[in-house]
Amino acid sequence: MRRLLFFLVILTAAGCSASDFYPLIQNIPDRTIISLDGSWHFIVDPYETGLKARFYLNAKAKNKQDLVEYDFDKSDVLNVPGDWNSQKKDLFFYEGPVWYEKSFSYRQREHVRVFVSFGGANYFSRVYLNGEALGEHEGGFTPFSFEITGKIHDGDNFLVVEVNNARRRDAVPALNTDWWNYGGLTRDVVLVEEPETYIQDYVIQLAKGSYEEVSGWVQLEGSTSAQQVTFEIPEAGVKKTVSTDAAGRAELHFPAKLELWSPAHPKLYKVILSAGSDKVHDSIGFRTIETRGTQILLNGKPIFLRGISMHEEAPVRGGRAFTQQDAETLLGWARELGCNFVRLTHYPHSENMTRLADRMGLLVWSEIPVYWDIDWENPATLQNAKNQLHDMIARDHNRASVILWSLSNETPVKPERLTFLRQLAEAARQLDSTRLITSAMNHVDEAGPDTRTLSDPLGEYLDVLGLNEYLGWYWGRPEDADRMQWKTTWDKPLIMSEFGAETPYGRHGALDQRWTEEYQVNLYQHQIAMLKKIPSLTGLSPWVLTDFHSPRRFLPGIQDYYNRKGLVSNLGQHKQAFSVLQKYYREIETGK
Ligand code: GCB
Repeated sequence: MRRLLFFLVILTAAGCSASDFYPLIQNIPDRTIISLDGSWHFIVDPYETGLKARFYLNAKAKNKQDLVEYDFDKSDVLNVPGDWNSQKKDLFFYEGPVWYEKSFSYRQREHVRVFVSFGGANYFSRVYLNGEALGEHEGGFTPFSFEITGKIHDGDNFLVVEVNNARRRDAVPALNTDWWNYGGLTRDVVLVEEPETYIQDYVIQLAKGSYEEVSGWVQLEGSTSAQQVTFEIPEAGVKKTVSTDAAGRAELHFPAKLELWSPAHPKLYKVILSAGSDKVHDSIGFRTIETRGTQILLNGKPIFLRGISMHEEAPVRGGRAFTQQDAETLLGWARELGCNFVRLTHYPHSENMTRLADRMGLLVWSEIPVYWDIDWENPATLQNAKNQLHDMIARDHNRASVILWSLSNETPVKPERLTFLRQLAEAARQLDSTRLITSAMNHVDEAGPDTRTLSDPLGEYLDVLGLNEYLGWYWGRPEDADRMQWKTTWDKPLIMSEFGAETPYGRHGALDQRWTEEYQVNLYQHQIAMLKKIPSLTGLSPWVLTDFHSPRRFLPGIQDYYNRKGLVSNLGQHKQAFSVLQKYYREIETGK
């Protein structure tokens, strides 16, 4: 069962004062949810007049003289969840504020705390209930919530949310991305009810370095005195009761004999936590992940990551993906390709993805959108990136599938960027000491005509090195791969996190003709031959599973605002290179 969890975060980067705390939602309990998904009225506000005109009051003209220059009830509707760009043709390129409004009724109950929760809204949101400001949130891909106990009315209510996807130099990401800036309430919106004291967060996993001990912690919110928390894994015969301290926290540590989670055996155990009248059900896998020299060890054994990179773009329908079915289609294609690993780029994907990856046995690289060049010297930008890192980790820290937290993608080598990313690496380790830290880098030294060395100083702070190399597309020819040697300064595992070539599905030509399936096939074949010769290579995630919308891809008749490096087209057609990679993965898996 899915479950609600809260934790506190300081949102300084969102423009709130440092003393403002917001609870965030992680998972959602079936029993206490009231969905606010569906139709929301909206007003497009390109000149940013809504705040001054107080759209959040959802006002109506009181008489024939009254001047009110907006009316949500008579305005068009958008579906939530969903981005506005793919729902309304005129909004395809729109970047700026859109005001959403939803009226709903609510039946108040005694001793219940109520929260409004957003799975994700791109990019900056201001939220109002019944005309009153609840708060703001910055970051397009992480969940957030506000407590509305005492603010929600018995009977009629309305929520107004201003969502603004305008790009900013100081934001994360900043001004430039090679993906569509889909704006809006892109994930579920729900009301959640909780008892007065509730289980706010927990971590449950194998104790570091052990296969027979489970450790973790539980955090209660709302209690002022010590409380009993009971923890159960019924299938393993585990039932333990612990007491919380004055801060509502209890540590867990006990022996348990558990089958280990792995891609070949994605075993999940039902885990139950109870405290007072609150109860949490989760499904958790138990595994270890570590590195030894250039190897990644899963449950103590070396594993090679047969991966693919992917965007969260809805197959066939287009726009931002958000449904369970979207996740099943995307991860289903990864599975068909023979993957045991997916790189979810370039931002945290929806929780559907990581939960499904847990069930399917796909290992996950999860990333925050610190992408290309950002405002490295701006403390608010750093705080914003830290918040997004925190929220990504907090949402998924019980997912066995997630083994890698990625801090960044293709950032320029310069001192201020190193200082920034070093601090993110430290923050990630503090938040989660059990998973591996990585980044996708792209700066290499030319150590000779046919030798490239990854010596980016960021490597020092990572557990696993990611390299986006693009030999044969952005530089050199596909055949140059035959002679190319790759070295790294650091004795650490290396993942070739991107390479690829662009072609529309069904466009054919000679092997050396760009924008053809043949070119893409040829490039994959030479890449694979090259990759087999890299001793420290511990995995790959070529670019990319499916074609995706991009504002930087203009070529008429070929790109038409799509990045076409997908192995699968935006309509779900498999290009020929899909089978080339599939064959390689089959060889690795079967050893033949
Ligand atoms: C990259 C980026 C990715 C782009 C890709 C491309 O290196 O990491 O976001 O979409 O190259 O196709 O150029």
